[in-house]
Formats: sequence, C-alpha cells, structure tokens
Amino acid sequence: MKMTFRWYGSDNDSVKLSQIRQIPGVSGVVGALFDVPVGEVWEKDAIAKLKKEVNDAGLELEVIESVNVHEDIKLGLKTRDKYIENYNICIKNLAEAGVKVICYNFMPVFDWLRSDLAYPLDDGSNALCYMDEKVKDSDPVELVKSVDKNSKGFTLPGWEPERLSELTSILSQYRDMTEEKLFDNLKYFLEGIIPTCEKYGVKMAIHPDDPPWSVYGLPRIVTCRENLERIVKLVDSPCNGLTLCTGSLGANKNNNIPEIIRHFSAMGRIPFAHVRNIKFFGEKNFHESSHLSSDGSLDLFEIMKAYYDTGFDGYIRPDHGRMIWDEQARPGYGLYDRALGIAYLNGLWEAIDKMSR
Ligand SMILES: [Mn+2]
Repeated sequence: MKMTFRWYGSDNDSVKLSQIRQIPGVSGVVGALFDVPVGEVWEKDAIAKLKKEVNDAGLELEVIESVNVHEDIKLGLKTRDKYIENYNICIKNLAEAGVKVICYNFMPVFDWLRSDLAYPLDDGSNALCYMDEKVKDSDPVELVKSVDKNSKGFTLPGWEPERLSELTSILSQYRDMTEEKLFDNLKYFLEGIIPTCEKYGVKMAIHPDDPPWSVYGLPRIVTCRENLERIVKLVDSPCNGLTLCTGSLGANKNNNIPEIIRHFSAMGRIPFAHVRNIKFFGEKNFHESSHLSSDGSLDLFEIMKAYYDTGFDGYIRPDHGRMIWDEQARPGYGLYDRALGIAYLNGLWEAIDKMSR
C-alpha cells in the first residue's frame, strides 16, 4: 500500500507540499494539470514542471486524478476519435514522466454531486452532504451556481465553469442516452486507450459515480458490483481497473463494500483506493464524516482488512475530510481532517499487519 494525498497545485491549494510531506507515511501526491481544458493534450513540459515541483518537496507523482473524459466520448459522437487520440498522447506523456495510475470517471455532465458543501455536524465541524429531496427539487443550473458560490473561491474538480457554462445544451444532448449506450461508449473508449496503457505500463482506474444512481434523468453506470464486473470485462486487461471509492459506492446501502473490495482486489483490478466514511440519515441522505468507523456508517476496519487480506499493493488516499479547527480550504480538501484520516488508516493497517503475523 502506498499512501497518497490529493493536491491541487501551488497556485490552487491552501495545503502546501511541505505540509503534506510531514504527514506520517505519505509517499506522494495525487495531482493533475487543472488548467488544461477537457479533451486537450497534456504537454510534456507542463507535466515535467509539476513533477519537478512535487519531487523537489520529497514526494512522488505517480497517480493522476483526473484526466477528464470529453463529453463527446461519453455521448459517442463522431468527433470522439480525435479526443481519444489526444487521451492516448496524455497517457504516453504521463507514463514517460513516471505516472503509473490515471483516475477518471464516466459520469455524464456532472461529476460528484452534493446538496451542501458545509453541512454542520454536532461537533462544530462541517462536511459535504447529499440530501436526495434537495437535489431532486433543484434546477441543475441553480445547483451549479450554488456550488460555485459556496466553494470559497476554490475551483472544485468536476465543476469547472467552462465545462458547465453550456449546461442546458449539454443536458439536451443526453436526452436519448441510455445505460446500454453509455456502456457501449465506455467500451469504445477503453478499446481505444487500453492498448496504449499496456504499451506504456499505465493503469486506468475508473471512479464510481457519486452518488451511485441517476441524477436529473442522466444515466449512471459505475454504481454497483454487477456493473463494475461488466466494466472490467469490457476490455479484459489488468490496465482496465477501478478507483474503488468507499464513500461513493457506499452511498448505496445495497453495496457491500468490504465484499466488493475483496472481489476486485483479489482480481488485481484496484490500482487506486479512495477510503473515507459517510453517515446516513435517511435512505438516500448522507453526510461525510470523519474516517473513524463509529463516526459513520461504513466499517473502515473491515475495509482495510479486505485490502490487507487480498495483498493490496496499490495507491490509497483518504479521499475527503471534514472542515475542522477553523481551517479555510477547498470543501472536502482541507489538510487537518485528511491527515487525521491517514493516521487512522495507517494505524488500522499496522494493527492488521502485526496481528496477521
Ligand atoms: Mn472518491
């Protein structure tokens, strides 16, 4: 297991590399080039600059999150071949800079979705929250505006203003999209890029849809064990893997997370693990919580044990954290609670390891 921490870049993150370096057990950051528009090539010079900055701080840059997939690929438009070609150049350029894993998602239009970015918790902290009725009753354009307004000036990944400015027209393009068509389009994309990944030794890791159900009538397919099974077999290669996000998949109570981890980790198809907890307060309502099992609805001991027992040697990160100790940071991405999460995950891992010997 290699512990990592997501970082948005020196001009785009309240957390410094020097601070990340001091979190016990962290070997690297999960980074990205956030100023390259979706679908464009990530140039070698820009990648090298980011890598140097991270390496100079004593950290590795072996995981990228995300190289976003252009809507034309998800929609299956004729123009997709050009974007797949660009994606292949990105893979090659990143591999040559030492990147081993690329996280991506295949959610139409929206990336992750929340109704509240600073939901107050009993202990005085706050966290990201999803209330189904609130999302259902909202107009998508209004929701985007409110997310933008409440992001404290930080850009939020997946909510890039330029991508969402034409929201109404993009939504209308998806009017006839079905789950089956989306599976077909994902297969076409994977068939176009996995040979490049095999050639250059990069693993693709698809992130589950968050939340794992349809929103605003848009189909979502990365939602449950059955669909994950179908996805890893669309192109049956070790380079076609998963970013197993406990909080995203765990939002559907029918998903048995430790069991899903055991299955796909034993297959060697989890190159990247997102480990965090959520707390339900209704069937489709949840807020994010601290990582501690007793603070949320997921059992983090069973989750880490599932990884340990299946010989997990991929990358892991604490995913999100609450906002605590008056920190001013990007919602979900402060330093303090994610660092606490790492200490806890490392503690679980050490205990499981020593008790297993
Ligand atoms: Mn995640």
